[in-house]
Amino acid sequence: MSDKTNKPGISRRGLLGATAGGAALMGAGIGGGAARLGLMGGAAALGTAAATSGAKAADYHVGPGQLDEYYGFWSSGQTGEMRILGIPSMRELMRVPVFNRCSATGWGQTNESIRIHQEKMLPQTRAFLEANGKQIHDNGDLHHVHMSFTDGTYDGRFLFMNDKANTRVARIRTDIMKCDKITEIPNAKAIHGLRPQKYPRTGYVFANGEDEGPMINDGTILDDPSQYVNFFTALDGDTMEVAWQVMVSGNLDNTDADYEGKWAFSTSYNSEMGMNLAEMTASEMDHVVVFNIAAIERAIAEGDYIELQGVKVVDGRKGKNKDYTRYIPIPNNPHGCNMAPDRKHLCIGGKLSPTVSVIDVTKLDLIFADDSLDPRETVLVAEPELGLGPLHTAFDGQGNAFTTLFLDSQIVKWNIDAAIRAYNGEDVDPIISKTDVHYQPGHNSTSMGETLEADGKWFVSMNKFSKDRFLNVGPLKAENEQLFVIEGDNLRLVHDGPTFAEPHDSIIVRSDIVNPLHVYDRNDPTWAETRRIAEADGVDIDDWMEEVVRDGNKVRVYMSSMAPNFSMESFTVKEGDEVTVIITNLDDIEDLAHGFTMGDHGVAFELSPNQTASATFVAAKPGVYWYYCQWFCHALHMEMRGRMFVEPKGT
Ligand code: CUK
Ligand code: CUA
Ligand code: CA
Repeated sequence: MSDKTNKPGISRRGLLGATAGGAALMGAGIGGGAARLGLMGGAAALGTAAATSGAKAADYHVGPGQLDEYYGFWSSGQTGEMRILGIPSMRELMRVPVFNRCSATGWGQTNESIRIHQEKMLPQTRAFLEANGKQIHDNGDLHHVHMSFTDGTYDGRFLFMNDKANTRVARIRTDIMKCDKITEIPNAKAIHGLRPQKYPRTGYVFANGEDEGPMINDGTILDDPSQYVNFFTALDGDTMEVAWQVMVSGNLDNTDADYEGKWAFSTSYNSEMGMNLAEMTASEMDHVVVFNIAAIERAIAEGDYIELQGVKVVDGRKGKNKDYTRYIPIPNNPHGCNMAPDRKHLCIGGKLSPTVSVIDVTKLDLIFADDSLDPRETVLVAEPELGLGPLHTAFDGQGNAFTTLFLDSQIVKWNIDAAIRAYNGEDVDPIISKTDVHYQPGHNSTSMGETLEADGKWFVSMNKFSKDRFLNVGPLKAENEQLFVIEGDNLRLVHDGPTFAEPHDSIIVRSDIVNPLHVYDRNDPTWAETRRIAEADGVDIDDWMEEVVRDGNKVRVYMSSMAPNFSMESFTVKEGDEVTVIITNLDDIEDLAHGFTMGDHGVAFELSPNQTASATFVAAKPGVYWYYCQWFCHALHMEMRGRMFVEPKGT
């Protein structure tokens, strides 16, 4: 399963040919012309070597009643939720809706979740949604989940994540494993790369705008890319307010931060500011942008910014001769951006270039101090040629790196120090091993690998194609995620698992760092506003409730749940009333969740132990409607139901 025979002895130039060929190469890997390069067919044929090495997989079996050693926090791409897995079992433990609408929990429908969606929504978005008959965006494209840091390692407080589809950043509170903030980012378009500040703490959450557009996007400027810009955003991880933005040249793809709190970095595949594939792949070199955090903070303090939509924006575009940013040329449409836990080396995946560019971040001060220095020559310390389509890099904490090779369908393990020595002319091969994966890997992650506590135990390859690995389920196939145990130079496959569209990134966090509650605290801020409304109605939501409060055509129905009963067997409203049902689950026993579903009204939500939740709907159809508990809670769960009577108008 591990060999060096596939090490590409081919030059980048030879592989890619003309620049347009670069784009064709990626296309080839994805489908059509694969045969030309013998890539996908080759991977499929080679694939079984790693798969059959699972003989000792039982060593790592997490048996019945045993708990995993690590939490895995998974993005879900276009599904819009965050997923929690156990590692090494790879069992999916929970789905946490964030940008998506969830039928089970009522996320995106309960008043509590709609408030979270709307709190930091831009006014023009609210108006836009209203024009479309909606209160919130209920889709998202969640690529990157990362935990808050203190002193270079996970601190267990929060998880942060991006929405590329609707330009947002969300936060999950790990004590309840629910989203508590969603911030729409002004000015930027399509938040893609996201990473928290690692040191001294989070602190900032850095978020890349991927798509370019006019500085003021009000329709005045349309098809004039010469006037397009892009924005790098720093949020305050504690308040989830936008702290500042930097206007940049080129677009922004992935991002990471250093271990000293000095820099943030973003890759750009479109330094060309191209608007189509040919233009975006025209140059041999794109770049990584380095953001000088102290200099940007100084600019904000000293007033060197413009204000756009209430955000202080520093101009970090190329050629401005300011010390806010530097642009380091990197080949070729680079993608992944990963800071090694050696505190020193930043690894940039070359994508169309078979190389990973290694930047020594301790040398960055030099190029900020002296503009005449060639940035690439000054800070680049290695550029090993690793294979075709290098995307993302993970680390073992022992000086080694693992890079996904999208086109080769392989993971290459390589040594950073050896790569530096080779770059300096020594005759050493930085490549330690190559392992086939199935197929076309995007992100990868190692246990604790993006922290100073990287432990080099587990490795996950997140593969974009599963093809023949699972029973055919129709034209849309699952993705495939493979778990490997890191054994010396090699990776040994212990698990293949299908996954629904489409996790991009994941983190693997030691279980002692994460300590969620078993039942809600009654004073949880999630329903603070609901509590305020109830108090105004003279209702105590911590107590048994059986109240119907009428306020014009608005009716608020207060009830409690306690297995196997709702406190109200029935309530009556009038046709056309706007009804809000507010429920507290007074069961405070671990795992005793109820739910509330109003039949034929599209209303359903979760009621975990000690939780209060509410939803609002219009009772537009006269008649008898049953509501019921949809979480199996008791031997008499089926009987946990009641009726809503909707009286016809004028009765
Ligand atoms: S990106 Cu998807 S594989 Cu959005 Cu981190 Cu590279
Ligand atoms: Cu309560 Cu089912
Ligand atoms: Ca490019």
